[in-house]
Amino acid sequence: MTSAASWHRQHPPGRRTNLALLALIALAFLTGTVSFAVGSTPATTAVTFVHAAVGLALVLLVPWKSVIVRRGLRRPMHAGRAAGITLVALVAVTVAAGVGQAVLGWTATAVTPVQVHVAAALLVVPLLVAHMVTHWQRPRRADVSRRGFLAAGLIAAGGVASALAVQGVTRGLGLPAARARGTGSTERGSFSPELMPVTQWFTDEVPPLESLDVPLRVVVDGRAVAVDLQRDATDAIEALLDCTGGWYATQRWRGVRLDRLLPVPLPPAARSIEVVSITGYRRRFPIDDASTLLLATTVEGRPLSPGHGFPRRLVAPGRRGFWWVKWVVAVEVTDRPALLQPPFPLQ
Ligand code: HEM
Ligand code: HEM
Ligand SMILES: Nc1nc2c(c(=O)[nH]1)N[C@H]1C(S)=C(S)[C@@H](COP(=O)(O)O)O[C@H]1N2
Ligand SMILES: [Mo]
Repeated sequence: MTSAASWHRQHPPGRRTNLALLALIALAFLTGTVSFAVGSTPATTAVTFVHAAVGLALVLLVPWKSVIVRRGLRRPMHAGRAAGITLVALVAVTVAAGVGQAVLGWTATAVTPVQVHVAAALLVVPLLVAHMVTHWQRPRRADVSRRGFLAAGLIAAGGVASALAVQGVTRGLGLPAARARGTGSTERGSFSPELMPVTQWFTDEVPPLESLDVPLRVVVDGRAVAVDLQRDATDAIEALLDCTGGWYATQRWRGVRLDRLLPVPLPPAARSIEVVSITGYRRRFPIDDASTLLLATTVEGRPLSPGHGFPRRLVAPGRRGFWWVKWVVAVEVTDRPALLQPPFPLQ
């Protein structure tokens, strides 16, 4: 005979809520990362919208999780509790800063909402792991049921409705992010490069001006190739830079397209082009992208400023800002695949 008490021991209320939280956080992390990695709209717009829906669905589960938390806190003190409490704070900051980006866009503050958002989200990961080590919940076959799907559908619908509501309020009230791109970035300094933020990836900084005037090295298969950038810098394009820090700007750039800079024909084994900064920062591109990439020496008719990449920087239309390598000193063609690099810069 199974008593109500033993049934409850086997099916502690809240297990499904906890598993739903786990699924939503994992999805939020995945979609957030993909939205940074995928450069071009509309793909990134779609992913970012799904991300918003998933992140906000998390909030809808607060009433259910509150019951679990209150029950947990009534139990005797245990080692994992600090992690759980810190997790509450970190998830709250993550969600608040995400919504902050969605309603405010880029702010002229030392750190922008989306930077706080991503930093907090990165900290969520180890704490969630710690929380789950001390509070493991086993998924059950019965979770894949009609009731389970119904619950998942309701959560998804609630998330989408919440994301649309945040968008609607932002637009309706004309909040600063009302005209954000689908990536969540707001416009800053288009056609006025002096008003465009100078932004480094978290790993890098602007080098001293006197160190910058270094000639360009073009290397194919380990051998240096002579180039005359001054003479060849006649390609002009208008391109939009969308920084993952939450702003974007369109400028008219002039320089030389990489397919014109590099010798023809390239070695048949050539697979990627690595663009290297004087700071050591670097990104590698598929060889077929050469005709879309511009090594720029001027913007809006003027030489680049030191902050924006003097004497030359890469312009990578359709890719997020972190691909637009500044202070370029070397362009190297190799037979290594472009995919053989971390998805985000680590240097
Ligand atoms: C948004 C993410 C989450 C937050 C902020 C959070 C926070 C908390 C807090 C503060 C407690 C009460 C203190 C404690 O017992 O340590 C708790 C309890 C608990 N959590 Fe979480 N948690 C989250 C996600 C999860 C996940 C993903 C799981 C497992 C898959 C989980 C499983 C549990 C369990 C089993 C309890 C204990 C309930 C009891 O003792 O009756 N939690 N959580
Ligand atoms: C724990 C993981 C995460 C959660 C719970 C989460 C949650 C959220 C929420 C609730 C929003 C606001 C949505 C809106 O109201 O429109 C948001 C926005 C955003 N998140 Fe996340 N997020 C997480 C991780 C990440 C990561 C890892 C990235 C990027 C690498 C990221 C990038 C963004 C961006 C760019 C926005 C702004 C979108 C917009 O303005 O429409 N998120 N996130
Ligand atoms: N060498 C180098 N290039 C870099 C970066 C960097 O940190 N180091 N940051 C990238 C990022 S994240 C962005 S958004 C753009 C910003 O360009 P801007 O400072 O000219 O606005 O430069 C990219 N190029
Ligand atoms: Mo950026």
